[in-house]
Amino acid sequence: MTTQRTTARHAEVAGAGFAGLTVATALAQRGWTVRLHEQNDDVREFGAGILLWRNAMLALDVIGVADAIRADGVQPQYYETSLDGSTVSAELPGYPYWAITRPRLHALLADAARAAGVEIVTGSRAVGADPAGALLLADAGQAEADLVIGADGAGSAVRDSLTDLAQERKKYSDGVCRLLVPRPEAFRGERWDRVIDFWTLEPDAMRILFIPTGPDTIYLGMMAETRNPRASRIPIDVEVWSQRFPHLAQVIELAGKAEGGRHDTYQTTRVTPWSAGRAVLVGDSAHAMCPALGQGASVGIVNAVDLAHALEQGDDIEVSLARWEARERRMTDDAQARSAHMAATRGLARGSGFTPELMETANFVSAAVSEELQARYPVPEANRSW
Ligand code: 3HM
Repeated sequence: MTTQRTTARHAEVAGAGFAGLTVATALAQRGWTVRLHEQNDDVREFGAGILLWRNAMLALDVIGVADAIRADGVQPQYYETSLDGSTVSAELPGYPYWAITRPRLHALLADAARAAGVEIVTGSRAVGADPAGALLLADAGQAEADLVIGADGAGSAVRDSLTDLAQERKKYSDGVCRLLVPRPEAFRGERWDRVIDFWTLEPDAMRILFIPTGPDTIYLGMMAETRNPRASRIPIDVEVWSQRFPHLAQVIELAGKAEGGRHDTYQTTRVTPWSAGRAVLVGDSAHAMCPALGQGASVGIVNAVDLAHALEQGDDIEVSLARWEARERRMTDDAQARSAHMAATRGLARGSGFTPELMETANFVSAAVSEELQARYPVPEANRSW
């Protein structure tokens, strides 16, 4: 039963990335006052693309930004896998997931946050949290709140200050250059409105994940082993990549000129539990995962919306946090374990990798999502895992 509150509850959030903007918006839409701190001088996101699976689209629909993603992004017709230049599978026909650029998704979330009344403070760096209910800021002392949220990414200072939380961190031997390139004429049209996962495994693993993110842009995820330094840097080495993927020479040439991309080595962080008192972690600060399944941001977005929903269902914040974690923990742990396994085995390279077990993450539905909303995202029979 929900009781009538006389004063709004207040949240201080660290980090205006996808999870931070999402949780800030969802709380503000539920009557909270929210201040969101971003350490950079502007609210921005690097130049790459992103897949938003059904789990994330449902959560984004709850906060009202899914329609814009559907309008601006691309629904891939297939997830095709190509090994050594030959197609080995074309999976997920008709599956409800969308590709969009990271800057566009970020701008949509920032607009939604502002429209919901979130106060965004830039140039404000969080250095820790007090479980009694305060965010510790580098330049502004303590900001007290009913709830403090660390959405400050894989290198989270908020998490590291909460010494009651156990952390397991792992680095992997693969990394990925992520960037956006203009979409040449030869890569337009229906044939190319699909994800194509181009692999070569010999003499070492290199992969180009080709994802159209709109009529004019392609996201390239260029994965390589970090012990191959020429394939693990930005700007990318056009010669090394073109030798391995000669049929993609035109987009590789464009990738060599791309600005705003980034290289990251795969890493995971497992934190137990996700909260201490009135301080809670959401997104990569709590569960950074290997990008091998493209689920890192989606899981963070799902958990962010469900966190706001759980807090709405009861007045006792610590009870709500425990309930929320109980609902989201297994799905999140499974996503982390599955993406780490895929990264270690490179299991997607041989095609037909999206097994019902793997699709469990993409098909996860949080308690914040109504039946009516779910019906907007029908899952083809072959991809059902329930
Ligand atoms: C969507 C996606 N999938 C996989 C990777 C990867 O393995 O690096 C990155 C992605 O953005």
